[in-house]
Amino acid sequence: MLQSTHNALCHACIHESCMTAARSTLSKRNCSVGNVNAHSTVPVPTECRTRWLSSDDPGGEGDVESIPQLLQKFPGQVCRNPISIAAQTEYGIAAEHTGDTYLSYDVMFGFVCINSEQRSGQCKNYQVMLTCPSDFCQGCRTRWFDMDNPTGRGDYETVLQLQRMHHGEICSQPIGIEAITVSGTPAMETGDTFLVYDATHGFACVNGQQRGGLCQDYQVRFTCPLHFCRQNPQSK
Ligand SMILES: [Ca+2]
Ligand SMILES: [Ca+2]
Repeated sequence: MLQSTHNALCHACIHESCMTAARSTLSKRNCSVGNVNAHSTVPVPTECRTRWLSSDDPGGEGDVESIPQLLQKFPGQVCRNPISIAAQTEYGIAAEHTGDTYLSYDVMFGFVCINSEQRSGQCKNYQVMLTCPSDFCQGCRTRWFDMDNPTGRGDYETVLQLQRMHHGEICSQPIGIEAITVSGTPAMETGDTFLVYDATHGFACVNGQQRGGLCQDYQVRFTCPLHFCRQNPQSK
């Protein structure tokens, strides 16, 4: 790469606050000290990455690939605390090169492209790839837990209550959660809507929020960090 292009890329990224977003790219480009912040120079483990994920399309207001939404759409595949995020179009063109502008492109919220902010009035359809802490890839999974039934208000499989009920079997801070029905259907394929579905709080389906007035019966399992797995060899 030409030195001038190289410098321009490093420089441009600082002023457009795309450091976090393009951190791994910048690290690879070896931007000189002063051109990137301290975070940018932290070596990013390449092995713990998600696949390219798209949870939304640019219909409506735009293309929103937020971390909470990705966590919900791809349970168990997305970490809560990604180290870096990269975005590209569905055809593989890097977000930095499409000419679109982004409302958000960072690990705090994720990626957001708003149609009305584009000259063309339309965002491309983006997919994102997250780099996660190595713990996330090396973690282990608990067994399935089914604590509640969807009688009463709904089916509540919350982290706090499961931890209380199954002392020592669930790590204090799970990094992933998956929910399936007791008959094995993934939660996102049932058509139910969920009050909560994340590794911090757990899972809750409220009967009153369902079209049919009744949730299915779900079970959940968690992904736990490596230090927990070492102490709990029954997890895998
Ligand atoms: Ca998308
Ligand atoms: Ca249940």
